[in-house]
Amino acid sequence: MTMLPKEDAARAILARNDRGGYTVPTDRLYPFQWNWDSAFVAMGFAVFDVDRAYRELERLIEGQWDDGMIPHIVFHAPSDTYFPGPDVWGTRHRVPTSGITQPAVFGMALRHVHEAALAAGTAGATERTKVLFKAALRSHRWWLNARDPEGLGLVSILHPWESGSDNSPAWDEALARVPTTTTTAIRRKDTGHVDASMRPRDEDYQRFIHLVDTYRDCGWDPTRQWEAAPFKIADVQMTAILARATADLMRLAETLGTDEEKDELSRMHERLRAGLADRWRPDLSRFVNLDLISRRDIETPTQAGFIPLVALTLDDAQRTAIVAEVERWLSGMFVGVPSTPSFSPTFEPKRYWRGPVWAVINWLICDGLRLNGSEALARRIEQTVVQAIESAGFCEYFDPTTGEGLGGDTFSWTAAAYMVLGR
Ligand code: 9WN
Repeated sequence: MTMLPKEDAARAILARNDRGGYTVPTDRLYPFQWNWDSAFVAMGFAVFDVDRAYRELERLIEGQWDDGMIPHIVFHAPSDTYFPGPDVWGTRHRVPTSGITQPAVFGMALRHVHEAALAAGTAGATERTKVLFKAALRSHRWWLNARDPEGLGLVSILHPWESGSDNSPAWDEALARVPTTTTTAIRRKDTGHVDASMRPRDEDYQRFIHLVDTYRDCGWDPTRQWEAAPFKIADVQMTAILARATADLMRLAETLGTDEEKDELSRMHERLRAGLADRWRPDLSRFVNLDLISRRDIETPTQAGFIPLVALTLDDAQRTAIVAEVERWLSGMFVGVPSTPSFSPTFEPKRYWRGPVWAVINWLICDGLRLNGSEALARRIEQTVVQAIESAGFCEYFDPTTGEGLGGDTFSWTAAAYMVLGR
């Protein structure tokens, strides 16, 4: 296999962040197993170690709840370098976990790992995939039951942390309605590891923890949470990833699933694709979220507006419009598609999800562009991300205007993205 210039370093990061079959996003700043990080990391492992790729997914599933939800953090081993820890979540699950979820990249990763295993002729792969396929299907059922009770064909987040884009400007208006009062004492650890100016603000954390307090008081019951939620957004990024993961499970079901499972997955897929297609805004050349409290579209530009490309086949007019819009966002930028475009008044090139470039987000956008026929543009974007990683290191994210590496360093999903995008 051809090795990339920094491939040894990328593999060394995954080895260093290995805590026994699961990978922490980075040492100290994020000392547990995170849901969508691990799914991307599994795809990185699949490049050179399929057995370890399966282990990553299997260890994540140790945290799956009986109702099917795959939590956003699995606290396999104690650590005091992160807030909020298991005591704040109070979920009382047999393996301590948080009480919320994250984007369903799991199903995408499972297909990827399974196909890598078949290509490598790995023994026992089909049996391992089957177990994980059942777990993924249970989690997709949870998504549609718990997070689309109105049958919109769109799944909702009840906490910004669920989106994976914690302090995105997309949440500003909705989050402002959430009180800053908390019953939990807030003891942030993140700003002890990285510069506070690159992290969410204290007021964001107060609202984040208010939401955790609210849902803990609901006993983590999905129906009670849905009713009590002061923050409820039908999210196109989340829905697109779920729809794409559903398509990937459909592919696996062709050889591993029952007829009932195939039918069920097709119905889910149709429902999600129809909901998503409805979120296209021709006047903005992108897809938009729906705030289920105000019942208004969220027009703030963020990367989420492009993620539906991973799940939908656009018509020619949409394709032309979205490519022009992506080019507009790239204009004057040094690396990748930013999380917020520089022409937006909310743009802050160094503050977490308010401008910086994330390798895994660019991975999704490029995948979607490619599926919709824009191979050259996808390749161009990927190359800027790979070059930024090669010169700045495996950082958590990058300043789009300079390519400077920011946030935590030696980051697992950046290492995984490098190995996949660089090929
Ligand atoms: C909260 C681990 C996670 C990522 C998220 C990213 C950040 C956590 C935090 O780190 O979120 O889940 O404490 O900031 O926003 O996407 O999964 O890398």
